[in-house]
Amino acid sequence: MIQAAPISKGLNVEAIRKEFPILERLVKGKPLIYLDNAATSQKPQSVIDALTEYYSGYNANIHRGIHTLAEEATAAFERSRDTARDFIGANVREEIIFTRGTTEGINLVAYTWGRQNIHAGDEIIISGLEHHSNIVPWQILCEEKKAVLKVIPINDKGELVLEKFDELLSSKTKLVAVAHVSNALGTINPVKYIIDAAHNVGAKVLIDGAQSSVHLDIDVQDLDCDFFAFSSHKVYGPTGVGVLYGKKSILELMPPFQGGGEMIKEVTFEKTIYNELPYKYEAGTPNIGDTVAFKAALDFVNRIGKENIKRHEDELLEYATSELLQIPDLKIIGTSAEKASVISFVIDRIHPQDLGILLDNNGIAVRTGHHCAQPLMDTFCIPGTVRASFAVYNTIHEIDELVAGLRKAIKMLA
Ligand code: C6P
Repeated sequence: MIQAAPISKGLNVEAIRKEFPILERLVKGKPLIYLDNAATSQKPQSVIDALTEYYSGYNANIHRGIHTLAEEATAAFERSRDTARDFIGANVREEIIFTRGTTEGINLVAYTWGRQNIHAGDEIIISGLEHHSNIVPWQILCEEKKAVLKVIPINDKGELVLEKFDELLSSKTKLVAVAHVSNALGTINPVKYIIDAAHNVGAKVLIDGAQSSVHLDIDVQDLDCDFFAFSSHKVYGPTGVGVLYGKKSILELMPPFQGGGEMIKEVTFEKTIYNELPYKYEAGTPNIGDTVAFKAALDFVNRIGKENIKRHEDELLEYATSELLQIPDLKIIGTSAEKASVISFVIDRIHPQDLGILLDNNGIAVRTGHHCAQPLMDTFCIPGTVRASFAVYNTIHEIDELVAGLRKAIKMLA
């Protein structure tokens, strides 16, 4: 049986684990040790129940029908919006646009605000540690508009070089788009500094919150970012749902993303009047069931408390770092002073994929490869890493198992 760690004050990890039915399963005959939370987190029973209750109790299309089921589905869907608004500290519910995930949120901004506001010669700044989702949409936009993409370099710890960022900023800068937390290294970026500096030159700022929303307390008003995108599935919720936050004053001026039902007020063959916020950006029937269940995920996080989650995950990160460093020839990639619970490493002469396969034979799930951050891997001159990423239900015992699994794998591969 998996031992819950007797650590974090106020956090009963053993009880939390019982809320996640998948943690009971065996993989290759061994208890599952799930350390791939940065890819997607597991789901508590309350989320699974919310999805089942929706489909077995009140499945209907929303915002259209006047029958009971349609009203219940609409109310539940809109309650998710309110919970998401509170979760990131947005001012009003009109600023919460439901998307398919972080990727779609970033693309929405690139295709709407970007097409409207980026012109030839303008500059967009991203950073050297971005996920492909926060690189490619800007490359496409820059190519189309003949704009210029600039990159904040990183140092050998995997931290942004802020002096270089300051040098890149100018009156040509129209947008700065950076990750709050690096998915591949765990680096927590100083986004408040970045946002203030970008605003000083009149640029807008998009924060990719895919990895921060589950670990850090998010207050978009305090950050003062213009856009913030995150995914439900990394916050213990279902896949296929995300949130794009945008300041109301900016969203109001942007053109629509997709055309169709829901995003209109009135259509004639001559002219269409678009719907109000946030529906203007939510064309077509959305992913209703998963959005409803997303609320249960946010409720779960709120019930445990972000502070408690972070404290527990910090303890796991610290323990994992010191234990992993005792393995000969293991090098941690990403040693920033400010890190979330992601730990990436390489071992001399052993391919990350081989390690991943042998760990899986012991029931241990990690991610191996470039983590959709190829330019970052190129900076470190490596093809990829092994990445262990922790969630609220992980334990010290599981880290011991990871270390033991690695030692066993090294013996086999050496
Ligand atoms: N990172 C990982 O294993 P989506 O796929 O749209 O939910 O999220 C995309 C995304 C954007 N930005 C960052 C910083 C991310 O980490 C991710 C998703 C996963 O690291 C899957 S590639």
